[in-house]
Amino acid sequence: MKILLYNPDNGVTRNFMPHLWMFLLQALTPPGHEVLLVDGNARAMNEEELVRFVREEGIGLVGIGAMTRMVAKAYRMADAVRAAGVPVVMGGPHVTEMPDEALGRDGGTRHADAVALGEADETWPQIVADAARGELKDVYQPEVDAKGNDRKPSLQSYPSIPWETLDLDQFNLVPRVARPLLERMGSGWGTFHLVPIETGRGCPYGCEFCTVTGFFGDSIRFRTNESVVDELLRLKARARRERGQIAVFFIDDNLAINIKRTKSLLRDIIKANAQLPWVAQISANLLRDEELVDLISESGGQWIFIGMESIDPANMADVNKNFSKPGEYGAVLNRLAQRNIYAITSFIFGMDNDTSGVAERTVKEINSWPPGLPVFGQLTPFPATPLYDRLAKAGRLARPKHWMDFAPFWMAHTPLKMTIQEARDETDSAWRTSYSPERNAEAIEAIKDAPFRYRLSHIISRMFFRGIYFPQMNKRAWAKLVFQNRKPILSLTWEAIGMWRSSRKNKLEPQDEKAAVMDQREAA
Ligand code: B12
Ligand code: SF4
Repeated sequence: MKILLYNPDNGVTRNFMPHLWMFLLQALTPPGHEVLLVDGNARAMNEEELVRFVREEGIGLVGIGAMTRMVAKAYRMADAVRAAGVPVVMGGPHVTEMPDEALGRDGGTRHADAVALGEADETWPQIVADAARGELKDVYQPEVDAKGNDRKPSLQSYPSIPWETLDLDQFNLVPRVARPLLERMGSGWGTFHLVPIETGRGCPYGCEFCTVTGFFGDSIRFRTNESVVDELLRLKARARRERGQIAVFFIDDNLAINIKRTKSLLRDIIKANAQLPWVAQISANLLRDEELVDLISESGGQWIFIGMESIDPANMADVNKNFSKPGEYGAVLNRLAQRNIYAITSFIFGMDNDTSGVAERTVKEINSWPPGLPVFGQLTPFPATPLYDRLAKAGRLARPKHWMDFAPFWMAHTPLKMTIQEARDETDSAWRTSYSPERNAEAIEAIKDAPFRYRLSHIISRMFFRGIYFPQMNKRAWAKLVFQNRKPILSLTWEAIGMWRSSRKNKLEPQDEKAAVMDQREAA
């Protein structure tokens, strides 16, 4: 049977990074089946195009995964595929939390023939076998333990995702126009892929707004160091072979949740010379450890994503995230910056203690820290989270099924001390000021003593991160952006040209010397 795994586009950004679930399920598919992957973020398709693709390829089963914010689109695509007579199985966090919605058991339209609840590593082979026999069940659920909880797959025997041979062309982040030139220059930048790797699953912290503790559980499971190192080595070999760049996103919710194990993993990466530039999520409280930060630096860590959420401790207490202390954020970021590691700092507006002016206060504080990449979202009640239940009980949900009419940056409940419109304005102001051309130039100036590649990575990342909020999906938007930020871009370009010239000169010098010796000999 031919299977298509499809992830709908998020409607905001393009092919930032492939979704791991697709590659993982592809690797877990029993032999005898062919699995094709389409990520709508990299290869946009509407309903008709997807159905045409399914027909032309002779697909017998379509698997669709989606986060809550993409689920309405996922349902539309699923409806079109089912109407064409091809069965659809859906999985991922949203349908796990709302299986009745996907199956039409809540009185609405049925969107999926089957849903896979929770982690599907062990149920996927069964789903494929049942689909091949035309006997899909409605619900696939992992085995449960004595307490009735899902038995979580151990990650000790983790499948080997064949990154070294997979066709990753749809995820190449180097703009198509620049590829031929960069390849000709032999710059090693003909391709650039950001590849997701998980080293563990689960988080015990239970922040009120987060689905992770409910979905993956509070006990943490890890892959072996060997299997992670092996995956990195294979990726590194691929980057060398195709003369491109590969960076890794360790998608664990908190890479350092068990500091002892993290240190041992990072030491093994260093020992095996398996370093690739990497990004990971680590909470601020765990970055107090100097030795850990040294190991992060030595093992290739470049950017750390920190869920800072708010600079107001009262807000942190409200969402059960007291373990993260706003008072120490500055020190943590300085500790990282001393090693040329910078942070993606994530903030949430519209918390219950937020008032008008929260953006200005937050941005002022951020600007007192080493420059990073701040991102601003709004408190969102995802289904099956303690936050959702609390707001529902208090009758505060303005749009209880907000995912069915998804509206980016428009809250689904009213915060206590501001209106939904005010929360929107605060979010807008935070993005605008944090990514203005002036702020971008200041940020690069603030790290003027850092080596060139860090400053280059910083300005490029700033351009892309701005796109999380401001639509910049076409060439015109990009040209305008580059023009507005021409000051730091031009200065870095001149510096790069200078470096390229002197490296050429250095390469030429030995030959020049040889030529001079020949000349002298001839003259003699
Ligand atoms: C990496 C990641 C991202 C990446 C993007 C995704 C990518 N390209 O990988 C980035 C950093 C961009 C991101 C952004 C956001 N993310 Co995010 N992200 C994650 C993270 C940390 C890892 C995802 C992952 O790969 N997990 C590992 C894989 C193996 O697990 P999985 O995807 O759940 O898949 C398993 C099962 O669900 C199932 N499955 C999944 N799909 C399917 C499909 C089928 C057919 C089947 C059978 C099974 C199946 O099988 C898999 C194996 O068991 C998760 C948290 C987590 N630990 O999962 C949050 C998470 C998915 N993100 C979340 C959120 C909220 C966001 C944001 C909205 C945050 C924000 N406010 O901006 C944005 C939205 C981005 C956008 N514009 O689309 C929530 C989603 C909650 C929900 N109910 O939707 C999560 C769960 C985290 C949380 N705090 O609750 N995210
Ligand atoms: S927000 Fe992060 S730390 Fe909190 S429960 Fe979710 S994954 Fe864990």
